[in-house]
Amino acid sequence: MKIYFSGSIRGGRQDADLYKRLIDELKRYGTVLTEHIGSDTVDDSKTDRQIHEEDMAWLRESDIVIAEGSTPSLGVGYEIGRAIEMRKRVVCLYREVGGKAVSAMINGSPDVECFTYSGYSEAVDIFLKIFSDK
Ligand code: 6IA
Repeated sequence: MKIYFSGSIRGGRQDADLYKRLIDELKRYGTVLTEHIGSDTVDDSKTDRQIHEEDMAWLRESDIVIAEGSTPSLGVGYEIGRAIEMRKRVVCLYREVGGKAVSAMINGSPDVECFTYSGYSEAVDIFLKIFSDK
């Protein structure tokens, strides 16, 4: 099982530690192609074009996309849209931070399985459910 984990980078890194813990948990279910999303250092050696090409190749290769959508991010929204186009299974987890709900274009999409959660331990249960579903 190849997992594409999507989380905010330029949208804001306040959840980076949580991304790392979620990625570590997801490794129980398969290979996470995008481990760098949970990294505490930002590698600025690649051009934006290189980043886009590399990420699109991983997205194509993936079996499932798990997005953490609590921090609004253009890149996460873009990856979700492209993944739907590629007919991938797409899951989006989000916490209602500061009373803000996730975009209606994500929550309202019939092609995205959306889950609200309050923190790490609830995410662990959601992953168990997701990976035993199909
Ligand atoms: O608009 P954002 O930057 O928040 O978009 C975040 C999403 O775009 C993530 O899910 C990534 O898959 C992708 N993305 C954005 N920037 C990078 C990137 N920069 N490297 C890989 N994927 C990226 C280098 C920094 C990295 C080593 C932490």
